[in-house]
Amino acid sequence: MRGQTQTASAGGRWRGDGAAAWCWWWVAVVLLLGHLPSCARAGLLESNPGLAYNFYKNSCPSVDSIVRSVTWAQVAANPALPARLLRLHFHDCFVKGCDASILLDTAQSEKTAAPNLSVGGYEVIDAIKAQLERACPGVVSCADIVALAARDAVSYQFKASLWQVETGRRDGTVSLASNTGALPSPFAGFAGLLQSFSDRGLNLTDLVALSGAHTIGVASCSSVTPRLYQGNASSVDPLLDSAYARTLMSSCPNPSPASATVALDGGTPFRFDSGYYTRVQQRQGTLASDAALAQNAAAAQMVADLTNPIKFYAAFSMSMKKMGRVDVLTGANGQIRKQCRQVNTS
Ligand code: HEM
Ligand SMILES: *[C@@H]1O[C@H](CO)[C@@H](O)[C@H](O)[C@H]1NC(C)=O
Ligand SMILES: *[C@@H]1O[C@H](CO)[C@@H](O)[C@H](O)[C@H]1NC(C)=O
Ligand SMILES: CC(=O)N[C@H]1CO[C@H](CO)[C@@H](O)[C@@H]1O
Repeated sequence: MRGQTQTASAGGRWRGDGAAAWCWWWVAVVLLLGHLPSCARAGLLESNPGLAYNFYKNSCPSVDSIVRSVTWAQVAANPALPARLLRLHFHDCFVKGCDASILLDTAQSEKTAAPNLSVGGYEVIDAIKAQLERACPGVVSCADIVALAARDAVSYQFKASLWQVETGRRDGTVSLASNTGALPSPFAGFAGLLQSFSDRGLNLTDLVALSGAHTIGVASCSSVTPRLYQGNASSVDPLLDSAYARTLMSSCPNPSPASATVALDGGTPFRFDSGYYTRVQQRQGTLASDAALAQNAAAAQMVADLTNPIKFYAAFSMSMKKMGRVDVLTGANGQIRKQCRQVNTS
């Protein structure tokens, strides 16, 4: 945006006659050349909000290998991490855009808000940032690290990236716990989920494809028990397969310990596969929001399509790219944090 205004005003100076015109012409050329890099940074040479593949090609060529090696080493030691890091990226993007505000350690930051209580992976981001600051100080944003680490955490299973990540995001300077109210609720119905996605420029295709992230990871029992023990009659959510409900009840008794969790994809909880969609079809989606995808005809058709792993990976890849663009800060906006947990003081 900023680059666009400057280019337009430089264009205004080209009008004139004779020697004065020549002079202004050169001024314009010099101005334009001077601003080309910032135009590129602001994404004016591409039809996106200012991101690019290989944004750090010249400024930090080792970014990909550093992020991947740190992430893979940590995932090798902790198989729960891919889910954590993927969810971290989702929460970051859904609250005030993908600007790493979720990482800020301020008293009232997003981290302390209820929906984020079980978000994790911050230590991995810190470890990556520390190495990147050694290799290319002050260059790579925390928001980009979050996006890249999510990709590489999942790629560990395949030893190849399932989706490509655009970079060039800059870090935000504000984090407020109240913002996390904007996250979709696991108890939301189909309309509420779709609204939450469309508020961010994402559509039905994205909702169904990105929900496939629930092919890995866990939920706290508190995100599930309201489906299992409804009201005083202890009745079970009618959208839940009764045998699967009994499995969930054995992991999540009433009441459940605060630390108790249950797999989101009860079939293959550590494999990033399309099994999630098959389970949604079989009424074995763990969250009410998973079950909701079978309650709308168009969504249910997409669920059926995405049981095909090739289609799932392609759709997930496309929608992750869109999610990674939500309200990003680029160009001269925001900052490149020196430490991901705090904004730069100077
Ligand atoms: C469609 C709306 C969504 C809702 C309502 C939702 C809700 C939730 C809830 C309640 C949990 C369990 C948290 C807990 O109780 O501990 C969870 C876990 C998770 N979510 Fe979602 N989510 C949604 C979409 C997404 C998207 C778009 C992604 C990523 C692209 C994602 C990735 C994950 C992952 C990987 C986990 C497991 C985290 C772990 O094991 O540490 N979710 N989600
Ligand atoms: C959602 O948007 C994508 C492009 O970003 C498009 O290909 C897809 O058809 C859209 N889905 C719906 C249901 O409109
Ligand atoms: C549940 O509680 C309500 C009052 O809160 C009562 O009218 C109803 O009969 C109860 N149902 C069962 C199945 O106990
Ligand atoms: C307030 C609170 O419990 N916040 C938690 C959010 O998630 C991180 C990472 O798992 C925890 O360390 C925090 O304690």
